[in-house]
Amino acid sequence: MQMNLLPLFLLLTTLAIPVHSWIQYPSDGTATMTHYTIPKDYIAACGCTGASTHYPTAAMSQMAFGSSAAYGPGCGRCFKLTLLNTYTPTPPFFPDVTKSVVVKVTDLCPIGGAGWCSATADKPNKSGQYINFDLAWPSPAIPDDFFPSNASLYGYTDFGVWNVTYQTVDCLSEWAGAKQAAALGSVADGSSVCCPANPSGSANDTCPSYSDQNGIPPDTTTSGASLVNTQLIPPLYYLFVLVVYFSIPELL
Ligand SMILES: *[C@@H]1O[C@H](CO)[C@@H](O)[C@H](O)[C@H]1NC(C)=O
Ligand SMILES: *[C@@H]1O[C@H](CO)[C@@H](O)[C@H](O)[C@H]1NC(C)=O
Ligand SMILES: *[C@@H]1O[C@H](CO)[C@@H](O)[C@H](O)[C@H]1NC(C)=O
Ligand SMILES: CC(=O)N[C@H]1CO[C@H](CO)[C@@H](O)[C@@H]1O
Repeated sequence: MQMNLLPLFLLLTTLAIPVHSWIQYPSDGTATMTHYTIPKDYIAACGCTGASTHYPTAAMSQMAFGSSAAYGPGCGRCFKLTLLNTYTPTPPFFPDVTKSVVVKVTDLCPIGGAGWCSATADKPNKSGQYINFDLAWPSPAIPDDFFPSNASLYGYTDFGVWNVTYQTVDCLSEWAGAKQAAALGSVADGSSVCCPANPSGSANDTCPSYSDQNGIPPDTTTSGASLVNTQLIPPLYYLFVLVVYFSIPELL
């Protein structure tokens, strides 16, 4: 019996292409928070102006940020983050004060590293969370004693990773940098790449998403740089599969 295996072959090879699905998150929830250092006046992945670093900012974990190559839909959004507890030490530390900070997302926290930013839509990070906010700290905008600690009990003060609650907030009324247009990113002189002042989620004021799967942005840093158009990858892939298929006589 001669069976045409082509449809099955195409189906199986399609399933082998890694599926990219961004994390859709509610406007309020729980997350983890880590911290990282970013030089003052540094321009991070969103291309927000250097002035943004004078106020509280954070990088957002890749699959929630919505882009793996540059700026994404997370850029410019403001969140109120409230510390809950830290559980890496034994016993877990529950502070007796409630500390919050309102951050603007200016950077991408890529998958990899210690794994806190590695959650995918089907797999949370080690703390069971789908979002990690990597707070720019120390920062001139956040007190050095922002993170509660108990040095006499633990012998150190920096726990590194916290469980937090997050709440989507209006940048214009809640973020400390809102009074400075340049920090918000709402400058029309081209010096902010994709840093909406107060993104609403509408395509008109939200940064596009970039990835190897749906295309990476033009490289604006080098003139005349030629980039592979990654949107051509799926069609080229099918062509490749067909060529392989028809060159294996046993399959026909
Ligand atoms: C905080 O982290 C611990 C340890 O992973 C987890 O069991 C707990 O549910 C988290 N708490 C919240 C409120 O997310
Ligand atoms: C530190 O932990 C010890 C032991 O649990 C407790 O007695 C003390 O009050 C704590 N200090 C602070 C500042 O939380
Ligand atoms: C986006 O902007 C265009 C042009 O101003 C407008 O026609 C469209 O309705 C806007 N879309 C949304 C979702 O606001
Ligand atoms: C620290 C840690 O274990 N992080 C994990 C978070 O979740 C991702 C995805 O499951 C893992 O790859 C990380 O190792």
